[in-house]
Amino acid sequence: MKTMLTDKQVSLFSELLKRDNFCIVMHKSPDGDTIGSSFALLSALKKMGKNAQIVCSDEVPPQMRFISDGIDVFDLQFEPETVVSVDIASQTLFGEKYAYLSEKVDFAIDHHFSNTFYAKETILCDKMSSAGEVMFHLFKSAGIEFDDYIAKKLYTAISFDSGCFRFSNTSPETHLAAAELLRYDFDASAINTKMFDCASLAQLKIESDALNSVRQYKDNQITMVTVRYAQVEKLGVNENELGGLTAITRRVAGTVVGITVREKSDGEIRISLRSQQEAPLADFDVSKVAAKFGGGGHVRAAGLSMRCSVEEAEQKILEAVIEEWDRLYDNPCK
Ligand SMILES: [Mn+2]
Repeated sequence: MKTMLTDKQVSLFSELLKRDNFCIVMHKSPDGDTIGSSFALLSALKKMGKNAQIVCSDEVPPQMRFISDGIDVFDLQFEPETVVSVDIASQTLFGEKYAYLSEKVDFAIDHHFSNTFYAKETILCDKMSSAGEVMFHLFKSAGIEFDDYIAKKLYTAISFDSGCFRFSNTSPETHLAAAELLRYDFDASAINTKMFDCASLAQLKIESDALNSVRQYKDNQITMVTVRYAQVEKLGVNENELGGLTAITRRVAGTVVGITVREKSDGEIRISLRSQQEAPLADFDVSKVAAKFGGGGHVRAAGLSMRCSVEEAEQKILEAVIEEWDRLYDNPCK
């Protein structure tokens, strides 16, 4: 495998390994990458006889706890000498509880292009899929031997952030790293099923409710779904379990623009817009539509809020999407 790290990055990691009494920080709303990479680092440091702990401002959600060895809360156990952040692009992502640690980070290990260089030293590989992939190469550079446990944590991190090797951040090197890790003894199939196929029954039921509400426009290329608070309440779904709802419209084949309307407990209407398309259609920039209502985002993913009835929100957003649609695609002058 070709060398993926600079000499500077290799020497920074060997500096890190000379230290002791570590605090590894995961980002707020912890995900598979920050958890898997942090646990791999924790295990490697402990094997070297070091004193190390993990902290996180937020609780690990139930569906992620198989990655955190069943642990939900990560609080400071001892005063650290060395603070290492893993997968954290900026100080705000430390969350509230451990925001103060963001001022004293000795080493940041990250893969986000948007990293703000808040740490004293930053090991940033912004071409890599995940912090897990960065960690994989750092361990190799330092001669840290993988074992079944470390391989499992790193594989989980890489698979999570690459969307099970489907996202465009997946490179040949991502596959090579995963292939090497798969030589160890752990159940990759079970891990991927848990991360990508499983959801709580309540989550699946709310998705089914959303699908039942599908309405389509413009030859089925605009897909809209709506979830009312009463449905969420009836099923007892947590707010943090509703993230998957915005992906539903994209899963309906033929959808170019997806609209997800969700009524929150306080009556606010949260609208998520998604777009995807192949040539010859020009890019439908959903952030432009969101901006009309004071929202924002990117070309393919944007969001906004409204304070009105569900019906009114549906009508307003649909009108705005169709107006932009007609401007882009139904303009005879183009
Ligand atoms: Mn990541």
